Amino acid sequence: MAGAAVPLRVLVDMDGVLADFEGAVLRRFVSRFPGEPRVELADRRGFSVRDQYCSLREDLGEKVASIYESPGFFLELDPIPGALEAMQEMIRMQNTEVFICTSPLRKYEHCIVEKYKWVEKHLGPEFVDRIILTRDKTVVSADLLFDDKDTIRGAEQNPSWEHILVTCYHNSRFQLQPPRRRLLSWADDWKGILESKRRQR
Ligand code: T3P
Ligand code: MG
Repeated sequence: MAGAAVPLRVLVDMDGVLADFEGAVLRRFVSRFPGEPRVELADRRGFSVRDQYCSLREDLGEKVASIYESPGFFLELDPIPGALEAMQEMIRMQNTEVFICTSPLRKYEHCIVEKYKWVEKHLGPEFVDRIILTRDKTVVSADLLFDDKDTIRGAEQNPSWEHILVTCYHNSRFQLQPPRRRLLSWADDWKGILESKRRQR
């Protein structure tokens, strides 16, 4: 079959999927603003940390943004459990192309270079060559996108990929409409998702 040789192309998001953005935001917020109200991880709702802190008290939005805009923030993120092992396994899979597809902050000064350094440090140079940095993931073509953002919009109304929602604190209560699928963690059956996608093509 001619189609069998076409590799499955998989995009994997970075923050919330490979790197623990949410945990670091809370830890650093508490240490920098110890007396201020905060949002516990179990109470996070909605993708934007800033919006939720703003709704707690307006000036807290700026304060929490100053945490993730600080130098060193992105570089020092902890890997999400199982993520590095899964990526190393995925990149060695037959007939599979893996890319890291990540968006920079609008205030990109530290974020961009630190994302590259994080990938080099935790995953190695072969993954640095596989970074796709874009504010619009809908225009990137692939079979699958593993991403923690509940709703991904952009210029392309019908992206080529199927978005697999990776469970994270902020999206744990998000109601997925069928046939949308979740990956609960890297201990969940990500290989089964790849295989089912291969069969669907
Ligand atoms: P990624 O595309 O790797 O998930 O917006 C820039 C990056 O920071 C993007 O990375 C998402 C992440 N991010 C959050 O996860 N929550 C937020 O509230 C903000 C501002 C950014
Ligand atoms: Mg993300």
